[in-house]
Amino acid sequence: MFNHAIVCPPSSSFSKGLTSAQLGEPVLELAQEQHAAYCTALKRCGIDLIKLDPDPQYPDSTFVEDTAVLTRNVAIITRPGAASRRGEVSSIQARLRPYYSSIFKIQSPGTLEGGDVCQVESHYLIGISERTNEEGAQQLAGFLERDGFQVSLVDLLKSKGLLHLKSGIAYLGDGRIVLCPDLENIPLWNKYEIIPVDPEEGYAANCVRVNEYVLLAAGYPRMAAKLSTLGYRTIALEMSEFQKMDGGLSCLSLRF
Ligand code: CIR
Repeated sequence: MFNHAIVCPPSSSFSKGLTSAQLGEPVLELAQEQHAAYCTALKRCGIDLIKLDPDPQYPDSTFVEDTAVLTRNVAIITRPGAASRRGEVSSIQARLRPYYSSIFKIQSPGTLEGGDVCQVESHYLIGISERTNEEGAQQLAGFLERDGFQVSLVDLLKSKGLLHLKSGIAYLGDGRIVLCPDLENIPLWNKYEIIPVDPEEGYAANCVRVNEYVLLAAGYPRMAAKLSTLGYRTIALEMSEFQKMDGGLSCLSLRF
């Protein structure tokens, strides 16, 4: 159950952010509209929003999920692998302070981005990617294990299509994992029901369970049909402008 979420609308420099998508330049006004709809959806899920001011100094700062990993008891501030994103963490840390008495930080030479961290019940999966190195993952594992969680590392370096672990996996609760084909060979999931993502709908893997709803990207009919067959209430959100910047649904909020 989540009560709060930090969000940060895209700023005037949004199109200057990092991307490998080759889907064209994002349109700021449309990105702002899509972000507003995302915020409305979170409120419909019963979330109290904490809204940061857009910060043009950091074009990727709308992707707040990458800046922290939050459990019920502790907040771990990341050290993004993308050097241009390192400064994003200070405003997040300041906003988390009223909610967390224990705040830890990933230290150099560790790098870690929250998109590489997926919680499955009491087990955290941490992807080793271009953005999250082994050192950063081990530091996070230490904090999480002390907080009572199990941790497994997942090597993503050969899954070239995935920026982050959560680009290819989502935990829906109820023992169900949404999984894209790139991750299907990882032998971690035996005890879970796998909801496979169609190869042509890879972007839809990044969906998010928020309380009674699953948020998913609009335009992926097979994924939407699978979720509704399973009985989930879904909210489909237009994500085109964030997809152009390699961003998915989960990265637009830090939920806790
Ligand atoms: C980046 O490359 O860092 C941003 N343009 C996109 C980050 C997306 N974050 C995520 O999937 N967790």
